[in-house]
Amino acid sequence: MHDRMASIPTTELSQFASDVLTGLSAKPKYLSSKYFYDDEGSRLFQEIMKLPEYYLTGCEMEIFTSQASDIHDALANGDGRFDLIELGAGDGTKTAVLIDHFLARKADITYSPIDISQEALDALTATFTARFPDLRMDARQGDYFKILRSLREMSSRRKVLLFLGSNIGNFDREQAVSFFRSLREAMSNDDLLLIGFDLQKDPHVIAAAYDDGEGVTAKFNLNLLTRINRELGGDFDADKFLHYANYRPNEGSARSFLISREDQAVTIDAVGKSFDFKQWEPVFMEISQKYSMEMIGSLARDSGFEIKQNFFDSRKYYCDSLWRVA
Ligand code: AVJ
Repeated sequence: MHDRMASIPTTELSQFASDVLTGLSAKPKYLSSKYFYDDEGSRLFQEIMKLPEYYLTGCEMEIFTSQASDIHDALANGDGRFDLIELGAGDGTKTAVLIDHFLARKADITYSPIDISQEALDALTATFTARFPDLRMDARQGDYFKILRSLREMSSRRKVLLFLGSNIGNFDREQAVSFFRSLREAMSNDDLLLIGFDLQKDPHVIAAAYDDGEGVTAKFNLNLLTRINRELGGDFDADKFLHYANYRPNEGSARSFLISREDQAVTIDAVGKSFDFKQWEPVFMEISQKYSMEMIGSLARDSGFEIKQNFFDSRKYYCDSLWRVA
């Protein structure tokens, strides 16, 4: 007859299963942080944003609250008509500050939040329709680039893309440049791109942001193991892993790992394999890059953009950088 392995041909592995197989077969092992954001992961990230150690959200909030009017003028390009498209919108709390101000200035805007989590989008839509009954909204669940192309076909209005919250920090330089280049290709000449960059600063401040006292960041990382169990039929015991984060000041990058507390084997049905973990063996989970202004300038140049204007918080912890097509 046939055994269980044979009934799961590798050619039919989902992208998730195949990425998990690649990552856990690699030396050293890794998993991709892009899979953190199932509904539970999105909820945990919203908890992270409320932590005292996680300064990033507060910084971007300060920029939007204190400079909404300058940001409006930089985005409005004279006529105040544009489509705001937010990539990875999450709960949209920060964007609400801008939209509130834009509507008060009678800007003629449409807001399209895009996110992988349908639950997060539903919550955002409920909040925004209650708070801004007159705002035209078009929420989209799914892949950024497919959706960008479809938005372009829908309207010829000027687009302002938002990529906030230092989400770009999860990419290494090469991935960041190829991501920005793809956005560049989907953009018209007078479209704009507003990106949130977390800046290099006291390493203690950065390290604490990725290793909070309550252990929410640890839960956030461990949730990916639970997701693998649920969606791919894994048998991870999350208690047998610990969360470890560090910051490398010479590269400006924070990294997080899950470390196996003991020798163990984990089976994942959907990939038809079992993986051995040695005691104290790390699984690399996430990079959170911190930037210098030189790095931001060179990223813009190398991806076909130029910086139109930079917005900083009062401590210069964070920069929202507004780019135009070069
Ligand atoms: C959502 C990618 C900006 O890297 O700071 C928070 C995710 N990871 N705590 C970040 C995260 C651990 C976050 N980004």
